[in-house]
Amino acid sequence: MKLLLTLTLLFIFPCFTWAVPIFGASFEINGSFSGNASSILGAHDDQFIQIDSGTSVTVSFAEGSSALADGTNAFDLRVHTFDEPAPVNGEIFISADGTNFISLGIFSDANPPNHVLDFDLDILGFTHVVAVRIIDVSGTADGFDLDAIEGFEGGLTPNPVPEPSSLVSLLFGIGLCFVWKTKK
Ligand SMILES: [Ca+2]
Ligand SMILES: [Ca+2]
Ligand SMILES: [Ca+2]
Repeated sequence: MKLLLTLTLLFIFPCFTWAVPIFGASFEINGSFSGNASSILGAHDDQFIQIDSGTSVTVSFAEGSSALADGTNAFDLRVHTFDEPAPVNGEIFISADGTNFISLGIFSDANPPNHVLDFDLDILGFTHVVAVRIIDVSGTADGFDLDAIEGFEGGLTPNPVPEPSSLVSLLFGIGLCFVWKTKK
C-alpha cells in the first residue's frame, strides 16, 4: 500500500525535487595544519582543522558532483568556519572545473553566531562549483579554522559549454555543408 502511494505521488509530482545539500568528499592540503584532516569532510559538526599561515586547503565535492547555483539571489555555497576567540583571515577561491580557481576575497574565520560564510553563485557568475580552496593569509600562528564546505543544492556537474572557437568552427562547418549542398 505504501509502495502504491509512493508510486502515485511520483506519478502526480514527477518534476518535484527537493534541494539536497552536498558536502566536501575529498581534500588536498599543501602546508601545515593542526587537527584531524578528515574532519573537514561531510556535514559541519564543529570538528575542524586549523590551517597555518600560508597553508592551502582544497576541498572537492564527489567526482561528477557540484554545488549548483539556484538561479536566484539566494545563497548557494557555505563555508563552515569556527573561530571566535582568535580570528584570522583566509582567502577563499572557488572552481567550476577543479583546475582554475577564482578568488572571492579575504574573509575572517570568526563569523558569529553560526560560524558560516555564505555565497550566491549566481551573482558570482557561476552555474556550479566543484571545489573550494582556502589559503590562510593571516601571517600569524592563529590559523584559519575550517569545519566543512556545503552546497545547498547538490547535483551532477553540468557539461561544459562549447568554447567560442569551437562554436565558430562548428558554424563554419555547417556553412561549408550548405555551400556544398546548394552547389550540387
Ligand atoms: Ca543563488
Ligand atoms: Ca584559529
Ligand atoms: Ca567538520
